[in-house]
Parts: sequence; C-alpha cells; structure tokens
Amino acid sequence: MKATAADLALLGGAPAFAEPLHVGRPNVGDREAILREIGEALDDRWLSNNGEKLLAFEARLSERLGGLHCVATCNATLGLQIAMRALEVEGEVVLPSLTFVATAHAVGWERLTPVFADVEPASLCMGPAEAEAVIGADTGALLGVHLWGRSADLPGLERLARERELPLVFDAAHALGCSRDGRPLAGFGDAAVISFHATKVANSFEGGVVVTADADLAERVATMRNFGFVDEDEVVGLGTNAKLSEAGAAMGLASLDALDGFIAANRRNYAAYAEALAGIPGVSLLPFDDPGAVNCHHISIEVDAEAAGIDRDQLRAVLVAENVLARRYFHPGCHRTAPYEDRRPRPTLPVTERALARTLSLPTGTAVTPADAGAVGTVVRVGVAEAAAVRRRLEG
Ligand code: T4K
Repeated sequence: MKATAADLALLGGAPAFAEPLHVGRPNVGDREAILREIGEALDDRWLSNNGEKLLAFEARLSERLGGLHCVATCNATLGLQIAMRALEVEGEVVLPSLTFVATAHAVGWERLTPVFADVEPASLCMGPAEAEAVIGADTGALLGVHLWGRSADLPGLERLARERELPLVFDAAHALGCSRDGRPLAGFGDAAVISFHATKVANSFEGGVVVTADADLAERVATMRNFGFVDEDEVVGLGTNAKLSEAGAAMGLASLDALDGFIAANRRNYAAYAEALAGIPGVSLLPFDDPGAVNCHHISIEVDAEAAGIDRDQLRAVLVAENVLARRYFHPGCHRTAPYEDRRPRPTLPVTERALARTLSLPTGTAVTPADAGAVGTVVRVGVAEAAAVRRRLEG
C-alpha cells in the first residue's frame, strides 16, 4: 500500500495527533474498584506491613500463575536484588545488555559483577549459547530477561544452569500474562521477578513480585523484604525495606482483575499495527511466535535503513514531529551505559548492537486505540515514502 494524497495531507499542517501519544501510558482498570480497595485499607487503618490487600494481591497472582509462590515488593529492581541475595549469588552474573538498565543495576547494587552476553537473533533474549560463551570461573548466576514478553530457548537455559550448577533468575518485568508451552514465563528458573510499575501491563503504581516454585526461597525473600523480621522482635539476618504499600497492593488487585481486558486491547493494537505497517519497505513489526501467548504490551518495529531510505532515529524524529512519542528502548544498551561503559575489553555483542540501532517501541495499552495504531502506521508509511521521494530527487 502506497501513501496516498490524503495521507500526505494528513501530515501537512498540524501534527497527526493533537495530544502526545506516549509509550508506557498506564493501564487503569475499574476506577470504582480501585478506589473501593484503597478505601477499605483506609477504613481498616492498615496501610502497609503484610496487610490484607498485600496478602490478597499475592494470593490472586499465585492463583493466576498456577500456584507458584508470589512475594510482592515495592518495585522489581529491589525484587531482583533480594532474589539474588536469597539465592546467595556471588561473583559474576551473566545477563544480556539488551535490557532496561535496572537489570544490570540490580546486579551492580548487590556488588556483583554484570557480564554482558549477546542475544538470540529471533527472540532478542539471551539463550544458552550466548550465556555459555561468557560463563567463566567466577560466574555465580545466570540472569535472563524475557524482553518485551519474548522468550529465549528456556529449556536450554535451564539445562545449562543445571549442568553448571548455577542459579537461574529471570527478569520477567515485561512478562505478566506471557507463557511458553502453556507454562507462565514467570515459572521458569529458580526465581523470576515481574514488574508492576505504572508503565507495565498491570500496575500497582510502583511494585514488583518475586515468583518461585521454591517455598523456602519465597520465605527467605519475604523475610529480607521486611528487615529480616520473622517475628515481632526477632530478626534472623540482613534485611531491607522492600515492602509494597496497601494502596499499591489494592491497585495491583484491581489491575489483576482487569488484566485480561488490558491484554485484549494490546492484541487488538498489535493486529492494527500489523495491518497498517504491512508492505512498508524496510519496516517490520517484530513478530511474536504466538501473539496469543504474550501480553503484546511492548510493540516494536525494526527499521532497515538501507531498504527504508530512512534510519531508525530519522523515523523516530518524523513520529515525534507528529506527536507519536516512540521510544528507543533500550538504547544505547547497558554495556554502553555508566558505570559499565568503561570496561575493557568491551563485549562483542553483534546481535544486540544491531537491535539497539534498529528497533523502536510504539505506543500501545488501553490509552491507544486500533484507530490510533492505524494512524501511526500512516505516519510511518508517509515518512518512508517521503524519504524515498527525497532520495529520488537528490539522485536524479
Ligand atoms: N527490568 C526491565 C526489563 C524493565 O523494563 C524494568 C522497568 C525493570 C527491570 C525494573 O522494574 P521496576 O523496578 O521499575 O519495577 C520506565 C519505567 O520507570 C521502568 O519501570 C520500566 N522498566 C521502563 C521500561 O520504563 P523510563 O525511564 O522509560 O520512564 P519514563 O518516565 O520515561 O516513562 C516512560 C513512558 O511512560 C513515558 O512515555 C511517559 C509514560 N508514563 C509514565 C508514567 C510513570 C505515563 O504516561 N504515566 C506515568 O505515570 O522507565
């Protein structure tokens, strides 16, 4: 489909969108239910520390995840830190560079050393081959990332971890509502951590949940989250304050109730993007093996500058001019970010570098309609067509 005169007119004067279209606009479920849940906490005068809302939130998520243990924290970053501490990880931790900097910072904050691995070309997640390539004598754990709800060769990673006797932790920040072979992504590894930050598919304003099949590990995490207390005045070890408030848990509960609706909205947007972006030279929507098994909350395109005649950053500038605030998640990569960028030798991560230079995240969530997604597709189509026209003029 070519850009039509009507399309070009659309982009002539005022921006295509009167208001900015953000990536990461929070999903807000049933407002009445949210306020009712928070109101109950206020009525009870119980605002934190293992309150009813927290317990209900953990139980409801556990039910959704087939009975896995769920320990809620004030954010996923601290959840990752505590999970690694509870697993007594030492030395180096192997993880992908293609992730939000929080994954690497959680490792660094624990005074562990992040070692960056490349990612599989198809999934853009660290698989067993990539992890194995950088495992060394000091490796203390593997930390995979289910980037944008995608997943690597997970049985392969589990096998590698077993063979090398290494704990396997997953940053499942993006993976609520995602599964593989019928198993929730948060169920892989020794522990996985889901984020309930405002920008995620379901939120508790801020928040995270450590998920594990290991009851003892869950108990250690829960203890560490609350200063190490196991009783009113008995502390059994080093702990911190990583508790989720009752207001947060109340929001989390209402979000879980609305989750299927949020995911359905994302899937409709994904389908609308697929239709709107079809056939645009050099622009492809990152495919999901099975869109029915992911939350579609992170919708990204890949731009091949050669074929599109416009590179990822130029296309982003076109989108931003039209009020579509697309994001370069997770440019420039953890290995090029302080405090990791000065390490020498710099890791060789060709697949990661390619993705970091070419991918762009597009707005989705319940604040975005399929019609919006269609209009974003039009902006992309026109941007690419204009670039081709300019190139033809320059060449001839
Ligand atoms: N691992 C991975 C792979 C992650 O992606 C993250 C977090 C973590 C671990 C750590 O999880 P938490 O400790 O946060 O639970 C945002 C989020 O702050 C961060 O949680 C998230 N990943 C990351 C991907 O996105 P920024 O720096 O991009 O935030 P900011 O302020 O630029 O906002 C993002 C977009 O969302 C903007 O377009 C504005 C919009 N927005 C944001 C908020 C908070 C709204 O429209 N309303 C809002 O209330 O990090």
